Amino acid sequence: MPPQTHIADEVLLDIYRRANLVYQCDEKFRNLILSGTLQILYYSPRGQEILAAALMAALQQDDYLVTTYRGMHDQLAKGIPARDLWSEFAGKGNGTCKGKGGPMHITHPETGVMVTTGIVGSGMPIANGLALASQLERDNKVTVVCFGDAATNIGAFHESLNMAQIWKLPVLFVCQNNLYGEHTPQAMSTGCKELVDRGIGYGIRSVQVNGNDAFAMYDAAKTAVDLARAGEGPTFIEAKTFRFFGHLLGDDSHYIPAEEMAAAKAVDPVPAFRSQLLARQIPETTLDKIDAELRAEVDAAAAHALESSYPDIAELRRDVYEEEIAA
Ligand SMILES: Cc1ncc(C[n+]2csc(CCOP(=O)(O)OP(=O)(O)O)c2C)c(N)n1
Repeated sequence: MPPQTHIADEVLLDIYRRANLVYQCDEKFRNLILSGTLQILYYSPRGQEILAAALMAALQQDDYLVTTYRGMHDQLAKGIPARDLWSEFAGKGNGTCKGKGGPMHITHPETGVMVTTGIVGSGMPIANGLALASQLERDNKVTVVCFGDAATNIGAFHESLNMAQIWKLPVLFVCQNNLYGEHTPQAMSTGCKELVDRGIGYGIRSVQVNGNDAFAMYDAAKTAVDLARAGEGPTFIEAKTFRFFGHLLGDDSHYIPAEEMAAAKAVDPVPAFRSQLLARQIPETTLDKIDAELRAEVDAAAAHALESSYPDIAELRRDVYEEEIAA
């Protein structure tokens, strides 16, 4: 039975495209890293693609995003062109931050990607600041901040949810709950069972959703975005998901029970979404065409990044410190 939904086919195909761009980029990154062609630290978002695709499809291009080192899915789904992202990951001078940010610090204000952080939980106060600016300037933008389950144990999470609720900020706190913080399962680090309860405790509108279900994720995100834009304040979304390639590439996931990993892979969200679209009578040829276009785009982006040059040494200090203004 195809899922009953009011979501238009056009939106579903948009989600499909965003998710598959992430899927294909991830595969290419892993292949190039494991073959020794590219030497970077890589935190694979494989398994979390649908979550990001459905979430970002509910936003406008100029809405703000704050994300983490495991943010490639968020960044691509938000709209950073693949070739600019690839160049930045590879440290090349034509990347989004002239190669000086690298995989952990992706910024691309043109598509609203304001900052990517490596310090767990640090994005949330920054998101509040962006949302406060939007509220004061009445620019009608919504800010989304993505983080993992372990980040909900950081003080900044608690302060940020409380403050956002008091000030009714136009911000969405999206916990991408993949059940593990580095090598530690949620139950070993977190007192409460359902993370959504933490938002409820602060009086903030809080929803728990299967982040791997494009239909549920899009609905949850769209409702929250519409409320935020209408001045109704923040939402905390706990989106359940899973990561397939450990904390960072090279981690063998030995701390994840084999049955748990197998069960997660059996419901791999991207192929599952494809099957749902086929069940809705979306032609296979349409999906194949999208896949082929994306494959060509990703191959070209990777080749472009590998061929490009590293930034010139003169770039080292530029954009890092504020320029001195002559008296
Ligand atoms: C404040 C801080 N503490 C510890 C670390 C080390 N660290 C890096 S990633 C990570 C786990 C984070 O897990 P989670 O927030 O669930 O995100 P996920 O990696 O699962 O997406 C930790 C503890 C850090 N970067 N920052």
